[in-house]
Amino acid sequence: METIIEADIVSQDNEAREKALKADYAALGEQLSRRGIAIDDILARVRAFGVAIPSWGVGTGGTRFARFPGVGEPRDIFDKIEDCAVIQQLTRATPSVSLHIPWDKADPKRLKQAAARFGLSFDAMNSNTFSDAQDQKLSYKYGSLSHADAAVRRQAVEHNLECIEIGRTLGSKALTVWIGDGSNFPGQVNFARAFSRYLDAMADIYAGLPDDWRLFTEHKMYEPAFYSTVVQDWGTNYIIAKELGPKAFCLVDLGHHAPNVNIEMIVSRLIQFGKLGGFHFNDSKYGDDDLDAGSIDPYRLFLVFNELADAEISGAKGFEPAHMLDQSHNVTDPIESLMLSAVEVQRAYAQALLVDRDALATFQDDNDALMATQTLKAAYRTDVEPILAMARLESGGAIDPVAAYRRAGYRQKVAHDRPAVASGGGGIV
Ligand code: LRH
Ligand code: MN
Ligand code: MN
Repeated sequence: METIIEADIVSQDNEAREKALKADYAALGEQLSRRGIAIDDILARVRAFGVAIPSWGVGTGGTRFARFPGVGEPRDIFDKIEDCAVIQQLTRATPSVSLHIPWDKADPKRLKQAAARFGLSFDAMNSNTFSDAQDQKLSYKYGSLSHADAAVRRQAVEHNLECIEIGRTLGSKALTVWIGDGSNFPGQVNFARAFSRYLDAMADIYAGLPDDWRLFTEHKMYEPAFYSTVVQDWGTNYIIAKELGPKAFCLVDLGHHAPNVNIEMIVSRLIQFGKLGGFHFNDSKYGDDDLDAGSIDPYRLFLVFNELADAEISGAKGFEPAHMLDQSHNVTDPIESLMLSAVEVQRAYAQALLVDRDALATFQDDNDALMATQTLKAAYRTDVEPILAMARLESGGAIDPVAAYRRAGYRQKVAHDRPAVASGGGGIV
């Protein structure tokens, strides 16, 4: 398997850090064993954990006002795959890529070969009916799968079926559908009629889903529609998954809720009723900010993973969530941000595995609110960095991915081949 960053650079950087890491790992191991936890078990689980990179995340994003291009930005999906390969080489936490069509449209055979060179696979395919493609006949200005005109709905269905077809060739096993459909003014659309049209169109997509595929629908409260949105929250999303059938699941993008909404509880509900499909991890202060995972509220990320770890440990039926990042980077190097985001997601997972679940259940039954919450805090306060770093080292990655990346000078190197571009896909969404 090919790697992009020279192995010598990674091993030199690792050598300088290995002794300290081993000491830190041993000290943490001792601490955890006093708590009845075998550090190597946690290490094994962390090593097996992966989160997909969104192809659109490796380009520099933008806001609704401007986009400031970065140096050496990927020119096309093949450059993007190379950037994803760098992220995987150094973190060993991101073995797959999630594609967005038509942004990433290319010969599927070439795409497959490009990913296989670096041992990458393809996670969920994403369709796009929230913007108009260049050679598209009918516009999505007034909606897509819920559009009043049957011909527009048909075009949107066909696009989703094409995404499935491309994904089949690539070995993907899921389609994620997010639509921007909704309204900007009271009275603009009839809520019930628009939702019925959407459900009918989704049923057509569902009918074209291979048996071993899953269909993820992603809810989002607002934007681009600012008065009402067709798939606005997890309740609507749950209805969709229920109506469509057993291959349909809900996707939770952490940035798609009202401020202060209890997302971990939504996650719990979806798990309990077998409809949690997966995640788009990111963080936010205000809305769909698409900031790096864990950069604003790492405790919330931990609480989400507390629900996931609970389901994993208790063997919840049909529990197999897809982990994906969905972020936009405006002021950082996207590769660095994505590497650190993947590590943050892993960190939340590792910390959640440390929760003393028997003690927690006892405190809950005894109505001991203080000790129950302290049980979660004890896990969250544990610095699991030595486990994460050891997982990377043992899997052939970098103890400090950002340091190794900077040492390799990757961005400066690709800047020669990749001229600056004025704009790119995946700006403000
Ligand atoms: C919408 C969204 C959705 C899109 C992506 C680019 O805000 O989260 O997942 O596919 O952004
Ligand atoms: Mn998303
Ligand atoms: Mn979003």
